[in-house]
Amino acid sequence: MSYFCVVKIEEIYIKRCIELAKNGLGSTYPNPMVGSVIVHDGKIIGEGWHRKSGEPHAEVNAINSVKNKSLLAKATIYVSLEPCSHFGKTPPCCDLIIQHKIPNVVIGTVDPNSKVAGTGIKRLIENGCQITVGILEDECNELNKRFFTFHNKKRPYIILKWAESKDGFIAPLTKEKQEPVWISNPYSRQLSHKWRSEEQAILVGTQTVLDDNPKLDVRDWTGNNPIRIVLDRTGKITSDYFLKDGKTKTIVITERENLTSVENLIYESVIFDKQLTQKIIGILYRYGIQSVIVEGGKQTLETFIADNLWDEARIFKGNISLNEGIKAPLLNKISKVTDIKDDQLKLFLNHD
Ligand code: AOF
Ligand code: ZN
Repeated sequence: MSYFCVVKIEEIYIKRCIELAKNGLGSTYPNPMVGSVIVHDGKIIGEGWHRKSGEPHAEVNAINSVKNKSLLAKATIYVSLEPCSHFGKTPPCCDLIIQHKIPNVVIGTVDPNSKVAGTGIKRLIENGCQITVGILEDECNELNKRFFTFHNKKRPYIILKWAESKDGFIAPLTKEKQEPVWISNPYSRQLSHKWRSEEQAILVGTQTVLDDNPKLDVRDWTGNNPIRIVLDRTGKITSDYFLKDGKTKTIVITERENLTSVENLIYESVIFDKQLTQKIIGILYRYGIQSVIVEGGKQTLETFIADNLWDEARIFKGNISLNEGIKAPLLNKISKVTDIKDDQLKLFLNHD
């Protein structure tokens, strides 16, 4: 018996766009990751992706990579996100497509940014381009889950992360045994640092800073250190605790008023009440932060869970039992669970 698998040709090229876009993971924000492919007569003649905010968009890089520009007038351009129509840090991609008379445009998904939001598609149609929209739409939305959450929900994409023992504790009761043996393996530590490099900010509570004095940086990986967000209600944390690398910002959210912010150490004063998580994400939104990884401790994680303000939870499960200790947080609404690496790492999703 033989089987046929029908895959639309558009899907193959949009898949390639997504693959190209992922090269920008962790370096494009506040811009999305975008990839583009140009096809003529069944052959790819150009490719590009957006590398960094302020630099050319994916379509510009793809068009520039085409050697014989005269082929563009008979080509199809594939792009994982709607081509932009506005003057931002760079000129509109639509205009370049129109200028090169590219007749066909295949788009993964519509740009949620209110400056674009369908106006790119409209402009291309008005100029006679043949448009196809919504190829691998879910995958294209997932690719830019941070960017979509930020623009659609007006808050950052929130990832919770912790490690727990086989019997469900995140730390022993006694301080001397605080070193979490189950996470201290090179694989999980490197992976945690890779994750930090992928998000725009990292958030921890006061106790985590006082107990562990964590650097909250990406030293076991390459890439950018995330902006550090520290909750410090009563002002227990002195500036000695903070990493002084001269460039990474730390935002301290506190109840204390009139604290003077210095260059990389910024104080944000709020009342710590039942609306705390809303206030935190409001502050992050104001700073244009599109994603945050919350790395503890228990109370901080549980506040985000209780308020159902999380999108993803990444949980390392250790091989050892502690028998007693500080109980790991419990997740509420879970829509999907994925096991990664021998059941030691689980990924929980809180969205459809
Ligand atoms: C595209 N292709 O590769 C990207 C797009 O300030 P600018 O000029 O860089 O514009 C940023 C906005 O453009 C960004 O918020 C998003 O709406 C869109 N990003 N559009 O056509 C790309 N990165
Ligand atoms: Zn553009």
